[in-house]
Amino acid sequence: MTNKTALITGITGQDGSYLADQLLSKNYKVYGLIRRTSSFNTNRIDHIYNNPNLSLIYGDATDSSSISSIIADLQPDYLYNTMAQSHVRVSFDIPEYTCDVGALGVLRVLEAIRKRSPKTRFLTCSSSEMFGAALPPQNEQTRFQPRSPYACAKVFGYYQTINYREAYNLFACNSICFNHTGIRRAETFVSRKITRAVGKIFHGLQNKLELGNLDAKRDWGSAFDYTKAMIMIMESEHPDDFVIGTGETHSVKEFLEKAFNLVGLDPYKYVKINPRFYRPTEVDCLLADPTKIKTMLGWEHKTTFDELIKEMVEHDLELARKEAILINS
Ligand code: NAP
Ligand code: G4F
Repeated sequence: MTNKTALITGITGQDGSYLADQLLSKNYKVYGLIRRTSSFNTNRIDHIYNNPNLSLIYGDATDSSSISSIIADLQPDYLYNTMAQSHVRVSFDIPEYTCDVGALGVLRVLEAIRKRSPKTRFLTCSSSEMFGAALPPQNEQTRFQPRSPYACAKVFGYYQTINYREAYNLFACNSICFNHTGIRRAETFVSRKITRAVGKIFHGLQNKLELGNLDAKRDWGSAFDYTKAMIMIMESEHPDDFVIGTGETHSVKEFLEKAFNLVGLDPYKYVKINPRFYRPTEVDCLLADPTKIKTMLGWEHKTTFDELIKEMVEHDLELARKEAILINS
């Protein structure tokens, strides 16, 4: 029997889609907020589109009236707020929009919960980007030193969430996620950009890969593992804020070499550095200290760095193989 309801904003994104899969498998009734776009944006949830426990509703982070009425009508038990303009480099080009969605969007949801559905449990996706220039390792005590409009927006959402918890006694939490990826990752993020290129180069569909800074280091984990952690935070006894990461850091260069080596190719025959992909201010090294979530909730990442790359490369080899057949037929 379905006994809990969850509203997921950003359900068409990487994390939103994994949350939907996992909550449906736990017998939740899931509502997904989607925004209107001129082309289809539901490919990550096509496999659950006809699930009777899933309903999609149009809304937008920038439209407080839609946010407020959806929350008032549904009175969801849980609200997972994953919607964002989530690309750090792009946030330098569209800073105002990035903050409208990523900062004010959080506030709009919190206000709607406070006024219209105060029993709703809330989690927002904060980010390790908030740590920015802070020396590694980073945990819940580390001072934020954001280095992009995206990161500044996330800092705003983070503190609003804590303030609504303290001021209005809401069950409101932050998941402070380090970079997580996988086969549903958008192709403009470096991890997927690389594994897509491996597949396409291997099958003769691409002959160069343009990248920016190869020296940056990230604590990469699996999106599937991290969305599991978000659900554990929401289902725990008390609202709180948690860093979610693996405790390992690797450079973009390392990711690149491992991915190409899996198919026996030398990446440097194909890679061209294009300064277009540099950021005005870079975050050099992110490395999680996930002790709090391990000790308090018992969460640990399952997928290792090598397993993650292998899974993505294998998936993208198969995808490119099918694309090559279509192109050549
Ligand atoms: P994503 O794949 O980019 O998904 C973002 C979602 O937000 C998509 O469903 C997108 O809709 C939706 N969205 C964008 N603008 C919107 C608007 N104006 N109104 C309503 N919805 C809007 O991001 P993700 O990787 O799943 O990340 C989920 C959340 O975690 C984001 O808040 C991100 O900033 C944060 N985060 C991610 C990571 C990571 O490594 N993945 C790490 C830390 C924090 P469309 O599908 O229509 O574009
Ligand atoms: O893949 P990225 O764009 O991810 P980034 O900046 O770490 O942000 C992601 O993780 C954050 C959590 O830490 C999230 F909050 C955020 O929403 C997003 O999901 O870039 C990773 C690194 C950067 O240092 C970048 O400069 O890769 C470097 N890089 C080098 N060449 C590139 C490229 N990044 C992109 N996107 N494209 C390149 O060609």
